[in-house]
Amino acid sequence: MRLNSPQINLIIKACTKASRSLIRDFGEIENLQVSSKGPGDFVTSADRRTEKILVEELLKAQPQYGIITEESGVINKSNTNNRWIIDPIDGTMNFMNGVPQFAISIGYEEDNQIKCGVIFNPILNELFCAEKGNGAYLNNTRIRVSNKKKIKDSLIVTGGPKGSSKIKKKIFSEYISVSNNVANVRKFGSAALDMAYVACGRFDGYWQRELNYWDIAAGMIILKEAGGFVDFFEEDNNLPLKKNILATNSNIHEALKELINKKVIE
Ligand code: 2AM
Ligand code: CA
Repeated sequence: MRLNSPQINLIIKACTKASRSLIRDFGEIENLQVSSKGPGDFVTSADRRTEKILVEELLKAQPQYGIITEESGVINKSNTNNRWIIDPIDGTMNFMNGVPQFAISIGYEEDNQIKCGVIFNPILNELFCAEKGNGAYLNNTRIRVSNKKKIKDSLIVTGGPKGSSKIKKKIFSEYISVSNNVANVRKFGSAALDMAYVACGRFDGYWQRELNYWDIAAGMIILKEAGGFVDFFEEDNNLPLKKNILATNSNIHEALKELINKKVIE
């Protein structure tokens, strides 16, 4: 692999360390699913344990860097020039159900620009990574987005709405519009892996509303470095960490955007 910034090496080292306990925890899930208590509390502690290892490793190497994480919020608030953006388990619902479609996702930001990122599925041992200007990789192989040109032939992935969403109708309307005009739509349950899969050409495009920045920070750089196009829609300036994202192989970008904007349910 030709990626060699200190930050990407640090992220990979932290992910490798954290993944050991994550793999062990995932192995426990099967037992817990059949127990009367269920896996809920256990998953929360697996999430926290993973995050703790990641934060410890990254702070040990760069004590002054800022950190934004799903579980602990912001650490070292004053440093906004160098920040790690961490999601310890993206795809928690899959993890909880024993489905091996989840990942550790970590992005590194310098002066508000993402410089590098890693998405690691420890169960399939697939590590997606990218560094600005140096391309994107899956394990040691360079990856690129698909070359699909026609929206009607495209395989699109999406996520949501979550149970508590107040805009379910809008999301279902988008789903109908898209699924009527593409080859098929998938819903895999991990925003980070959805983006990584577009980056390596498994899917041609992805859209999702109501995400958090840590769900997609690493995916953004991996997709861009793989030749994809990342865009946001209906941004809310009061909620800078909340995102509605559209990410594609770039050929089908405008066509997918049009489908999302078409109102089929009022
Ligand atoms: P998570 O697994 O880290 O919660 C599922 O559609 C994708 O949306 C996952 O990447 C999931 O991240 C993300 N997501 C963010 N907030 C969510 C929520 N409240 N409920 C379900 N998924 C959520
Ligand atoms: Ca997430």
